[in-house]
Amino acid sequence: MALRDILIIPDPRLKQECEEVAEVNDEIRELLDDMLETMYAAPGIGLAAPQIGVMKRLVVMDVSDDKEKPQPLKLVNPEIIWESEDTSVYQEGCLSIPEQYADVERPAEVGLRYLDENGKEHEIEADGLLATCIQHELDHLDGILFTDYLSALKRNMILKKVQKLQKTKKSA
Ligand code: K1U
Ligand code: ZN
Repeated sequence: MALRDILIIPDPRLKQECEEVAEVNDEIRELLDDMLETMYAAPGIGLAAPQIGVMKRLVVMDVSDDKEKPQPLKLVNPEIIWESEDTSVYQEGCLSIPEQYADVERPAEVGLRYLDENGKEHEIEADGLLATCIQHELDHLDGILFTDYLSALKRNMILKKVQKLQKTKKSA
């Protein structure tokens, strides 16, 4: 397993659409393991492959809290198959947009279809933080960031803050 570098905005790869995975093989399993290790180290509750510069439809997540047993999820070619009409608002963050948070409104519940690391198909229903995280991570696979749901003014302010933060980190 290996830790990967996480891309930060405005890296153009974060705005691109990812390709479907044709075969779930050892290369994909190794990539999913690297993504989980990178997500736990960050730390984060989700990570999508484009965030490490890999343009494939792969996501990892773990929304369990510190007191619970870890519940890692490895998703290949995930798709939302239904979403509720009722919505919820959650303050979202993103490992590619460090130290910035904003309220985002999304469907409160979703149905998800995906392949696991052995190529087996699953369908699950999710609500709460898991539903929010699924939607945030699947958006990454289509080049959509949580800041795309904000006004252009807020989005540009966040971009400027991140660029300033990155400059400070480089010169330290
Ligand atoms: O996609 C990402 O960049 C990961 C992101 C996922 C996410 C967070 C909040 C709402 C929706 C999706 C993060 O993990 S940001 C970090 C974070 O939320 C967190 C970090 C440590 C402990 C608990 C949460
Ligand atoms: Zn994100």
